Amino acid sequence: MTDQPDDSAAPGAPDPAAGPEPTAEPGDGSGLTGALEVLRARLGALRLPLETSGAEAARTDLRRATDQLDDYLLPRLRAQKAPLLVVVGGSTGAGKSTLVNSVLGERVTQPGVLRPTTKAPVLVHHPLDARWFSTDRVLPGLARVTASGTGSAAAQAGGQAGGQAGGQGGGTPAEPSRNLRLVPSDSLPKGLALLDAPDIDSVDTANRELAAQLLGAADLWLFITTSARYADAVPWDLLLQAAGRKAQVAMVLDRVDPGAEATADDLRDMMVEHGLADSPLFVIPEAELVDGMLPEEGVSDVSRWLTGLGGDAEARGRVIAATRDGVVDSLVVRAGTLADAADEQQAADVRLRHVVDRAYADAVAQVTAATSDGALLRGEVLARWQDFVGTGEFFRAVEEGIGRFRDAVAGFFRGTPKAAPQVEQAIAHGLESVVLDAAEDAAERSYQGWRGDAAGAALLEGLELLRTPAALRSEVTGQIRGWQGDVLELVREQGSAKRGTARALSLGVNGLGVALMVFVFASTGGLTGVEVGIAGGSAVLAQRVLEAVFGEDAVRRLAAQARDRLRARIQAVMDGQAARYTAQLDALGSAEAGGERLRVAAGAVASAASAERRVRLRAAEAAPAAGAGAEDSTASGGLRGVHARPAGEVLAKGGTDLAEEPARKGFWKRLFGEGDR
Ligand SMILES: Nc1nc2c(ncn2[C@@H]2O[C@H](COP(=O)(O)OP(=O)(O)OP(=O)(O)O)[C@@H](O)[C@H]2O)c(=O)[nH]1
Ligand SMILES: [Mg+2]
Repeated sequence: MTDQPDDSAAPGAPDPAAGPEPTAEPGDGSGLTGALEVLRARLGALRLPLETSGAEAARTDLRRATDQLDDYLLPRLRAQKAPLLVVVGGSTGAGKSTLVNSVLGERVTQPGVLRPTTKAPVLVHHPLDARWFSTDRVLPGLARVTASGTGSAAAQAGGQAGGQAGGQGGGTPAEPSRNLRLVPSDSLPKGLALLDAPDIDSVDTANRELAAQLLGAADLWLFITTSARYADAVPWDLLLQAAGRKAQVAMVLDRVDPGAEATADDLRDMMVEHGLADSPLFVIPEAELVDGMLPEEGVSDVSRWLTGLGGDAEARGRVIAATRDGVVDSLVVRAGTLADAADEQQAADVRLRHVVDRAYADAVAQVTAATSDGALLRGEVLARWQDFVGTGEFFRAVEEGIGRFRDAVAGFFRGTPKAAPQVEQAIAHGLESVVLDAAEDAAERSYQGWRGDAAGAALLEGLELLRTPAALRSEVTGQIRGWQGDVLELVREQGSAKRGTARALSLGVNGLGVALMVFVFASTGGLTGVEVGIAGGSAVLAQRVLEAVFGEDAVRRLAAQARDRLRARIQAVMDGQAARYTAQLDALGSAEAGGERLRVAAGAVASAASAERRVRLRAAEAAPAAGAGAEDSTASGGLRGVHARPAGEVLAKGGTDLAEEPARKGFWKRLFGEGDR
């Protein structure tokens, strides 16, 4: 009774039943379980929001990986003594339900002429094994439906409900059953459970997915095909995947007409091609069904094989370990692929941000250039400036030298304070269109850049990012006003910090401010208005006026400050515009999508797995394999046809018989652990 699970073996909880002993058994995989739990958490946190080229496949992969962990691996590791789950899978109408009923000698599941018949999966277990399946320890997504009692009458009632009624809600394809019907049967050896699955090639997608999910939860696939259908593509796709992750598979070739035995050879060849050379193959001849069941002789090989497996805890353990190891390995590989996909997401995030950053950095540069090379001092601005400074006396003063010039400046400002706001206005207008143009260009460039990138293009859908928003104009206007205010403030401060305060302020802060703006627009990279010779000396005048009031050094410093303030405000505008794009990425969290943490978790699983295997191998070497024990099957009524015919007669090449020759061929050699890994 050491196999009996503890009542406290609640699903999901850190499970004391991970080993029946209070302390962790060597090789019980508890370190592995911990590593897998971490991996599960990392997978749960993994986001693949961007439409990178591999994203779609990666999302499927992610779903598969979490299913593998939830439906199979974690339940298996947390309850290592749980019965071996044999999932009977295959094409529709291949005879899965008929075979299950036939080996049990009871109608536990409903075969039928209407395809597909089995919608709600039926899980048959020994009555003493009920507790392993009644909780959501395995296949947590399926609701349990139980038939009370054992014996054919109750079992048949269970089978009817599970099969024909398709489980509640199983009647329509749109609402597939998410039930798992549990049927106890004492025909089955304890420690072995049979699950009659829906067809893997169903017209009904949900049915098909359910079948794949069930196969994913199996310790062993009993895969049924017929001589008419064995070459179909769908089963082989699945079988190839199974072989790839070393899931343990046994094949049944059903309904073989007399004289068509060569089919088995052909199937055997296909198995070899698909990596299943070591899997046993059972051949069941076509026969009249009696009461819906195959003749005893037909199922005797399968029955004996299953009975042998059920009766030998050692052999069961090896099947379980082989499939489990394969799933762990494939999960590690899959996690690596997912980590790469996550890195790709992060790279796409960086790439898309870079496009936007570059476009808007260029926009800032564009505005900076236009506001420092004199380009703004044309047209309206120039005309208003000339109105402001007037002609005649002022120009002459400039020509005649600095002494008289100061007086002229003073006189001038006293005379014309009212013209300053018009210059300011013209500057604001000019600046506004420079900024708006640059923002428009950047939006367009960002848009085109994203559209040329699959991940970016997907984000643009449904968003109006190509054009700048209407509200931008007023924002820009506000920032420019703000900057002009900054400039006036600088002038005011400078005026009060200097000896000539009263004089400067009496000249009019507005007039000096305008002069500073003009000077800023005409001075680039250390060159001054004099050197660039802007706009008929307009900038030269501004410079002379400012220098006359504040002195050369102060003017240079004021200009640099004014330029910095302008730049900061333009930067703020462009940052806001860039954020229209980058906010999409922020919302998806794709910047944090990288796969490094996942890779680390996968690495930890890989090393925990190999440590666990080493321990297991050493334990196996220390304790020589016990013979095929019959301790577990004593409680069993026995599968049908076990004694119906001598072993080996109908086995195709490569078929094996556990009870007779436990380690004859590769399959069993592998199960018994002789140095395959
Ligand atoms: N004559 C004969 N009929 C069989 C045999 N196996 C199955 N059938 C019949 O074929 C039909 C399909 O059998 P099922 O056992 O329901 O097939 P299944 O694989 O469970 O089908 P799904 O649940 O739809 O995937 C039924 O009408 C069975 O009675 C056989 O060996 N010989
Ligand atoms: Mg069926």
